[in-house]
Amino acid sequence: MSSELRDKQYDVIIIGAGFGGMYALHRLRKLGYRVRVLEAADGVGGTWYWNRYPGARCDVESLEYSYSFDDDLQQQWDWPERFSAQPDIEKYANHVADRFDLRKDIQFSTRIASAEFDNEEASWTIRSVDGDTFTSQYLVLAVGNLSLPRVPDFPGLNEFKGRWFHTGQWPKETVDFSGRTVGVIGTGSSGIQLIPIVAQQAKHLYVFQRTANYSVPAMNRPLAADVAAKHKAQYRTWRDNAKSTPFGIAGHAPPEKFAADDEFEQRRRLFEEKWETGGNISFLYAYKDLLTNEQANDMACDFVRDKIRGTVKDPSTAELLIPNDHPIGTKRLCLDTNYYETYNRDNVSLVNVRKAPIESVTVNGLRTTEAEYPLDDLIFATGYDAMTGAILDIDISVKGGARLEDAWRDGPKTYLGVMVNGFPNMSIITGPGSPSVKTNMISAIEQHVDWITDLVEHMSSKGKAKFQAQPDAQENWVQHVNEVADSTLYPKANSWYTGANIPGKPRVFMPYVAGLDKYRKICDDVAKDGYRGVTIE
Ligand code: NA7
Repeated sequence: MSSELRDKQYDVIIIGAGFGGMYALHRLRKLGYRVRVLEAADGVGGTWYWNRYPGARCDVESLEYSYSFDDDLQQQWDWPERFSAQPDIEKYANHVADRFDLRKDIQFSTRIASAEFDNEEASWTIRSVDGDTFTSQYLVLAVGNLSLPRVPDFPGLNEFKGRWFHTGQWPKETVDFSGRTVGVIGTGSSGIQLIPIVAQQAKHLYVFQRTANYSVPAMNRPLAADVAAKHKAQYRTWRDNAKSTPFGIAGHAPPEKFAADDEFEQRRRLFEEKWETGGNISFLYAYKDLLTNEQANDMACDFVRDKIRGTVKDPSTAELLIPNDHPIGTKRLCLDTNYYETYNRDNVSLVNVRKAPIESVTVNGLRTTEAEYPLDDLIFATGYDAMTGAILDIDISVKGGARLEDAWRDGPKTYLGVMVNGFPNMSIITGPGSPSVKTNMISAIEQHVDWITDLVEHMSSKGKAKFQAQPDAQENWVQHVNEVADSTLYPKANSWYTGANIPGKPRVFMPYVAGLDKYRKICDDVAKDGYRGVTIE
């Protein structure tokens, strides 16, 4: 065997150098495992590497959306804003990579094409699109939940003579929209963050909206030194408290009242208070039944609808911006700065592409069934093949056996969101069937990495070669995930949580919405019970 080949044999291969992959590398390497991270980008940060569009900002407060595993790190790092913007989060990811000397074990600019497990050898063979080959006992998929961008299949895009962009693949160079006529397709979180910024530069901005979304104000502001210092003095308590909450966020106490416990005026006052506080958790924590009871949810919807009517001066534009097809919070509740206000600008037009759908991109712009819009630039804020897209983008299989794409043909099936029956020694960080996107992602990542690391340690201590989910444990888990989702209003929305944004994708509600606190306890109990539901041999 050549030394080059020997060098490419590892205990653990991790795909992805976002927050999940970086922490997994740090934990596993510290325990003495030979670990290699393979990353498609030329830098760390994952989502926060790719999403560098103007206005990109996290919707969880930075003092909480940050690693908790190292006290010196959390004490020494200073966040400039309450909800930090992409450049600051990417800076933080780079700082973590340097501080813990992670780069030496990350191979950048390496996109993975396939991973095949050999049952005889109990090892994975991982191949990059450039033909590099690696082997390892364990495979950790840290590919992210929103990392396969989706550009709708409009005819004519190749002929468009202007510039076009997707928010999730934004160039590193600053893009200047001054003096240009710009079109944005999509009014999810990305569009809602980007639109107010581009509107300030563009000569004219056309927003092509198919479905209106709810958005609440971020009330973002610089993070005051005394606020940060107070938080840091209690950091351990904050982090511990976060662990016992459903969203992995300690800053907002879970609500105790039902919406019907209050009279109309009291409710309005509370919604107003939440609106002024800013943030989506703050708002959704107004009442404990907002996401489970339609009447309660309607009350919150009405409040936001009135806010939109009160902000947007042109009544027909306001009506078009008012969501009417899903309960609030059942799609990601967007956070904005001056989103609705932007429609009061003379240089911004809202185009209803539900009524007159986009037909094609033309040489000079975009054509709907009603009109053609000349554009210099076209921005796709059209989202992702979420939760499963980046996993299935890799051809994952077992030698002489199953392919993950086939196993998941009717939707993703996992045990605890972490592992898949038939695919030994593979674990997923924040996979479908885990709380993932319905929580503070960094809390979810740390919980998953710790749990997976403990499992690997357990295997080593017992001298075992393989683990995999048992079929009935997996079936029961999938059923449980569905039952929990069905007890809420979430399945009522056509959202990326259910795969509804991808034509032909099976409709399955993918995140586990019982809360990170309950999920953590289940995972801990499974481990204590000798990894119940997992075959270890
Ligand atoms: P989202 O939330 O999936 O939003 C995508 C938007 O693009 C949404 O408004 C879609 O309208 C619109 N879209 C997609 N395809 C089309 C076509 N063909 N025509 C018109 N409009 C279209 O993606 P984001 O990037 O904004 O946010 C993803 C997550 O990142 C977010 O939830 C946060 O967690 C962070 P539709 O609703 O499908 O009618």
